[in-house]
Amino acid sequence: MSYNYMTAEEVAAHIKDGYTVGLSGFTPAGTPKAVTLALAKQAEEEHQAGKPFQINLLTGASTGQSADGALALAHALRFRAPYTTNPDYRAAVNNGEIDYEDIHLSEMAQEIRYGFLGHVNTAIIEACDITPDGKVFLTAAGGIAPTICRLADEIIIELNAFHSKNSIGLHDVYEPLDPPYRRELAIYAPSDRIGQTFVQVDPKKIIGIVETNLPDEARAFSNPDPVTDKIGQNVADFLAADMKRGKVPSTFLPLQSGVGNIANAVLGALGQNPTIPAFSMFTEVIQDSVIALMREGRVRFGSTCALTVTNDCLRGIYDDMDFFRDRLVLRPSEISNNPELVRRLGIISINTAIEADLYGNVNSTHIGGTRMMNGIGGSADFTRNAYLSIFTCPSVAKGGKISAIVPMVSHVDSSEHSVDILVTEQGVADLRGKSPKQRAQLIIDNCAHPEYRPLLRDYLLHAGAKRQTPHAIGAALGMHVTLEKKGDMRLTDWSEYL
Ligand code: 0RQ
Repeated sequence: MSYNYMTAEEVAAHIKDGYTVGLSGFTPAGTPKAVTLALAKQAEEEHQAGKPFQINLLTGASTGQSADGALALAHALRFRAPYTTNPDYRAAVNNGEIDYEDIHLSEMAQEIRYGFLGHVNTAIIEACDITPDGKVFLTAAGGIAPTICRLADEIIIELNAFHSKNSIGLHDVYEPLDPPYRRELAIYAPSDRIGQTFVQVDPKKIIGIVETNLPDEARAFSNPDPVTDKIGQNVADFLAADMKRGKVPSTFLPLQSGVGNIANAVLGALGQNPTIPAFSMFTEVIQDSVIALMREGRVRFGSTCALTVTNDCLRGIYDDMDFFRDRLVLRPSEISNNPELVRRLGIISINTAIEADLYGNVNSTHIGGTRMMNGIGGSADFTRNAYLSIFTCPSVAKGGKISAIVPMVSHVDSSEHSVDILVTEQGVADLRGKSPKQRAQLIIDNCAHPEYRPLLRDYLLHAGAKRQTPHAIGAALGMHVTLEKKGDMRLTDWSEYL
């Protein structure tokens, strides 16, 4: 079949007010860029003409400025799910403009299939190649592309020459059946493959192909600092010691690691630790640090949903596919983050918290309990099912005015039942086999910043030591209230809340 080659504007005009649109990509590798920008422009023009124009947007995870950013600025989003990191989108969510459902990334594709998110009108998919019989070769991420391609009425392809056709073969595309017909996922090691290297679509559904040559929009990370370095070192030392204690097998276990500076520092420290053997990743995002460790032979294999790497790093991978072809696999998010696989493979998960409480409950998403930061992403897909679940964060934020260790978190994403280990630059709290009261002592002694330890110990004195989970309920959010009123948690006076 021959396809219609169109401009981004021409094809975007097919998308109407009220449509539900699904995008390829993940954090923000492999997301469309040209058609979404044209769509934002179209929305602005419609609004100027006094007409409504808003869509519902479904993605694999975060997209870049050309999608979430431009669409949010154009007031073109009514509803969106799941995770994103875009500041313009975040502002529009936190001023109440956009309805945002923060769904676990492993569940996104199946929730669309189950019909929980409505009918998908249009899928916009970034590809590096397409065949006349509808074989679509994705770019740097799996995301929810197979599902939205199958369910959407119409498909738009952004054929992006920036992504080399050398990368063909990296993907392992597999879409599970829905209950009651679902079968086990036959992946027993991170390198196992169960699917195809392309997404098969019905070519008749492709309404247009837009040719582009646009780089990916991954965020640059700041340089490591003493705090992130110390957190990385603490994680690596702890894991090496746990291996020596025989709690982690001497062959080591596959790692999942989140995205950001702390994740980079943790991986760097793990790579340098002589006790830890070369290991595999079973994760949702692979950053530059992992690619460097692969080249050094410290990471043997990487199973991921996305290559969330800088464009230079991506070029390096594409230019060196003889090396990477057998060391990388890209999967759809419902496979890369699948709870069945995380449990079976015995993943060590490492994610970042905004704050954690004295009992190990973790808030990864909300500032002050109400303002959305990014979203839960895949952190809980891994944490809940991991062999060993680790959360890291600096012990304080905003120059010490905020303690990351608080009596009660202002929002819960991963609960005390799922969190094994808490790590700050101060040290490590190993929460395994500990009651809530034991956890509280450990977290204060090992993870809280020294400036906040007396305040947290005082809280415990007021909290009623006989209870299973001690709390002075009226004071439990007192540090947060003090921050709101006085701008500094250190000014907390418990007597005001008791
Ligand atoms: O604010 O930028 O204004 O200075 O929060 O904090 O320390 O830069 O941390 O960029 O690593 O993000 C949890 C948000 C951490 C991220 C989170 C302020 C702080 C700063 C950001 P400024 P940092 P990071 C894999 C797994 C959920 C999803 C996930 C995340 C800003 O890791 O989104 O894990 N995780 N996915 O100053 C108020 C506190 C604060 C605070 C920090 N207690 N109160 N503000 N800040 N602590 C990826 C995927 O799922 C795809």
